[in-house]
Amino acid sequence: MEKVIISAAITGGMTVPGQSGAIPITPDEIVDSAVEAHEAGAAIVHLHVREPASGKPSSSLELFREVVTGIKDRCEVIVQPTTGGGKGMTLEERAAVLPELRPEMATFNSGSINFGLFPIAERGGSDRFEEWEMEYLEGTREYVFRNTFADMEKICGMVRDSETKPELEAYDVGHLYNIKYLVDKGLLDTPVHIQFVLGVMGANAATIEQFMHMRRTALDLFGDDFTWSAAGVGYPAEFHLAAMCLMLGGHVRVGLEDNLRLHRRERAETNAQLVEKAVSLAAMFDREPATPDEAREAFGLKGRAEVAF
Ligand code: KMH
Ligand code: ZN
Repeated sequence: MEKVIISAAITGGMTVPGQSGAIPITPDEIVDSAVEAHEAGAAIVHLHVREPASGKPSSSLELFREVVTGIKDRCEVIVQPTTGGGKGMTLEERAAVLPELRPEMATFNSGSINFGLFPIAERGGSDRFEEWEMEYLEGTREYVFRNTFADMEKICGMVRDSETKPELEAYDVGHLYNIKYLVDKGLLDTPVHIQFVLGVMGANAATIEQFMHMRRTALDLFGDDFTWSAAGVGYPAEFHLAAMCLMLGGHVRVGLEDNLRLHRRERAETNAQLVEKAVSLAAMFDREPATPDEAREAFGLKGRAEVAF
């Protein structure tokens, strides 16, 4: 069976440091975690950045440049910055990584959703979180992660201009029809790469049934003219969806951005641990991790020499 392309989502832009001491914050921590995740088997590292002092999600291009350059200097992994950013960031702030860094890949969010993290604050209590973190989490009660058709059309133009392959994040089945619209309008190049992101409160649930429904819908809409991956948010969702992808020929995303647990009663200490678990799961289904260059070949990427960092 074809090799599995493993992505590691290193730090995220919607979680707060108080949720886990393992979440990388400073540029050096993010770079080290990304290189170790690659060494554990990840072909792609998905990146956000954070204010070094507070850990608050940031859209700083200086921080992004420091991180992507640090990674590129140390290994051949595919560097995939977010255009999703974090709560409160404008589309311009989120998408600025595209013209600035001209990455090989970047995420592309295929529709708007509510993005409810406030239950974390309800569970955690102020003893775990700084004041800004409680406000950030509680503020998601009013938060819409906005990706209108106008927003998406703008990003379509920007990924084309920067020759970046978009990873199309689909949080719910309706997002697949958004992608179909953009493909039919000629705004997205095929074959598209779709990532089913399940388990966000405000979007579709990370159940096997919903995963199968979304995959079935994608097959109906795109035939074999797409590649696909899944990111399960939370535990055990991250590894339940990984197992489904491994069985069905898809690719896999793991990482502290989406899930903080290695086992039911054991928190992950590093992204590399989560990648190692995905690699061992892959072996049970006779699938080997793809190298970055094999992933470049599979996704038709422009190559690391063509980026602007
Ligand atoms: N945080 C994930 C649930 C992005 O960064 O553009 C979604 C994500 C999207 O990673
Ligand atoms: Zn992300």
